[in-house]
Amino acid sequence: MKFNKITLALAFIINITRLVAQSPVLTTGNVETVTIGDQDITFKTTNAFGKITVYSSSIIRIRLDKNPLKGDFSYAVVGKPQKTKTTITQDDAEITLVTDSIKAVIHKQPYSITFYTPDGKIINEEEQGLTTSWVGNAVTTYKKLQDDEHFVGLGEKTGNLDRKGNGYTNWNEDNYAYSITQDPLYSTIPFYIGIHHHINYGIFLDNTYQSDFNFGASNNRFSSFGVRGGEMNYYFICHKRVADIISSYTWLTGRMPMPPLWALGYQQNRYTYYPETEVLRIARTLREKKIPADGITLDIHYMDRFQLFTWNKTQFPNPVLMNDTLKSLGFKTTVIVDPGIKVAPGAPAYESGLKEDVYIKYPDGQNYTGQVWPGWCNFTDFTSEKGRGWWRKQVKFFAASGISGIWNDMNEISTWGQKMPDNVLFNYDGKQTTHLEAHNVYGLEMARSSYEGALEQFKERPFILTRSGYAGLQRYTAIWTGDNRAEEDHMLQGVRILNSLGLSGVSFTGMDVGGFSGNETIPLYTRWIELGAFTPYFRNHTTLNTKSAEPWTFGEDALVIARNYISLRYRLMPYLYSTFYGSTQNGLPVMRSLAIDYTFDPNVLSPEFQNQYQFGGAFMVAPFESTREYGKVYFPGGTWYDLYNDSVQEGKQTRVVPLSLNRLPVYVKGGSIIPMQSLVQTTAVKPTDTLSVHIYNGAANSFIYYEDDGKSFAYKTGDFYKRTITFNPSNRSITFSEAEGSYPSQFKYIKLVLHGCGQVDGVYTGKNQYKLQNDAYSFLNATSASDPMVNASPRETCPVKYVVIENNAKLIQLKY
Ligand code: NBV
Repeated sequence: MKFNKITLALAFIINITRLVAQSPVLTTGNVETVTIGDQDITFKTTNAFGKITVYSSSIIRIRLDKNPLKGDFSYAVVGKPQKTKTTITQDDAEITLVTDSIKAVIHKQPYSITFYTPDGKIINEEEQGLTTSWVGNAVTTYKKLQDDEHFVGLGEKTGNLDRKGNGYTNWNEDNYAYSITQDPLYSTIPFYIGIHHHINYGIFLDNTYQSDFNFGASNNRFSSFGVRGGEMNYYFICHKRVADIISSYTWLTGRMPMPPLWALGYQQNRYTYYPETEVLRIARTLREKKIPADGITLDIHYMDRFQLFTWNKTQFPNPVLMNDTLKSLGFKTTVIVDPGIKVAPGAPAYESGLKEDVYIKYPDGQNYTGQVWPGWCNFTDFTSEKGRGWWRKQVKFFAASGISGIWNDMNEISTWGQKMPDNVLFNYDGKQTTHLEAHNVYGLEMARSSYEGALEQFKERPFILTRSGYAGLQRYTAIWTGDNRAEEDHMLQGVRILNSLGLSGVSFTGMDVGGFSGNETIPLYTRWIELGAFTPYFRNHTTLNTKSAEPWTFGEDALVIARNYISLRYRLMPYLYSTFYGSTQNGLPVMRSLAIDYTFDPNVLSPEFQNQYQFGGAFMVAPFESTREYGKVYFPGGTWYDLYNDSVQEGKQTRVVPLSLNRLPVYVKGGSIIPMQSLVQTTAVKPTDTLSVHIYNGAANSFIYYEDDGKSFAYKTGDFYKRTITFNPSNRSITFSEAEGSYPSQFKYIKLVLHGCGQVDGVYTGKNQYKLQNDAYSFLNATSASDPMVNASPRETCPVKYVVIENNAKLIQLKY
């Protein structure tokens, strides 16, 4: 009997062990061996190999694989581990790693990791029962869902600002006229920020295989991230402020270089302007109608039967002359490029690519052929230095034609049917791999090749735009959100996507203003143009066979409004250029979700207010559908001025505001410093010699003002002009720091424009004393007398005080 019981128990244990052994889910298991370095830990668990490395006191990298870890390689990461004060200790149960900002505890039985703040609060922990596991080659890490945890970021994703309750996939995909819930879209940025209990952290999963994220979608137990192949490789980032998390993330994956100034101007687009007389007509009409603009973009019809590196000589008989004429009108030309090279024996580009053997291949050595615009195409392997080098040389074709910008389209890779076989091989910089691993990084490497080619071939700073990309794309290129629709909810969805990209390290972003597919209503167009003026890359675009969408095609009212807002953008150019400069230094986006500065204010994440954003540090924009007559705006902590009339609203309150089409709700934060210039029709023309510096009474604040020539690389060797402007209400002062750099400012005078400073009647600078003048200042330039919509409300102005002083003052003392 006894014997039987033992036999049964043994049989039971054996069966359970078998079951576990046969489980289709492979868990990490227990930590078995550990090697501790100065700031890293290498270990082996029952089923995996791992390494934890400190990159800085706020960044810790975790690697896990069921195979021994391979050499280190990343298309995204450029930051290297910094020497960091780290203490690592262990006992039988756990390993503890401590930096100045994070304490990580690695539990040994079974493996799991918990991150704490220095004072012992949990930042993030693995779900103890699930930790990290494999199903086939797919590996997933499960994190315990903290109470009231929220998530933002993940790059180009549709949906709410708060990603809680949803799941997402990263597999770059061409999506014509995508829906507002479509997933995935064109780009992969596997970086998100988690928020709970006044704590926030970032996680960047660096793996280019298809990745999947779950933020408590259909489960209340975990958030998770996983990949279909390769190793679990993620960076954990923790700071007190979201802004610093973004800075650390962009330290890791790189920041945008200084863009050419013209790329910040308005860009006119359509699919497609041709022949060249039409391109010139558009440019001249913009000038005639006094719509400031800097860019014209040529879509696929500039090519000869869509073959790359050719001109359609019938439509564009003299591209050099056309581009020269455009330049003389103050326009730069951007051309579209697709990755597919038409299989056309005898065609120079095709033949040279063949000769230099740059195309991606099937395993049997035959070039992969897929169908796109030109017909059957081969595709450059941008994951090989040979392929990138070949492409860089081809960019000479554009330099020779007087092109200034390269717009990379269809680089997901998109082919008809979108079913590139898994077995197509890519060089992956010497670590040959399949389509499965290379897919998500192809667009990034194409944009990189265009950028590097333009650096070699163009004489000035290039502008690069891409549709597809991967984390780190900000180092080479701006991105736009692809084929949206001319619909109200697309406009608002577009705002959220741009904000999400900003949270994910990408500053230079834009959407097709007016909508790509379909025909917009006049109000929608009007509202979208107003919003576009407050986005980093401002381009109007529409597809084939839609109504024209240039600002003059929607009637006089829409024209006046478009002109007003585009003009405002040009007057804001010093503010905008300085804000872009700031982004090159700290990675903070130009277009900022309120989740960056007001992370723990629950209103900010709520669907009701999720579209509101800051444009630089000063402006808060509240986007609403053009069909609405009233909108509810949330004012976060601080004092807010209505941009158009300076009426003041104290923060932490909501207000219902009337909406009208000639007036985008924009507010200025108390304490803001906003440098502005006179109106120009193109950035190719210098403004007058007076820089207006608007100061809004409120909290103490400072602004880094930046100037350079806007086009060359001389700024890299010190040819810039930089001053910090500080407003300090407690001692009633405005200070301009000593100018740094060798570039002489283009402004001789500074016009100080004071908002909300009723009691101030004069200023001192050194021995000089100035009396202030009163003015009624208008941010919107022109109204048209014949125009009922524009004049529906009386023209609004701000009661300001101003004084003009020389641009060498250091300390300005307000007198009251
Ligand atoms: O090149 C044509 C279009 C372009 O205008 C658009 O912006 C891209 O997103 N392109 C896609 C190709 C296919 C459009 C249906």
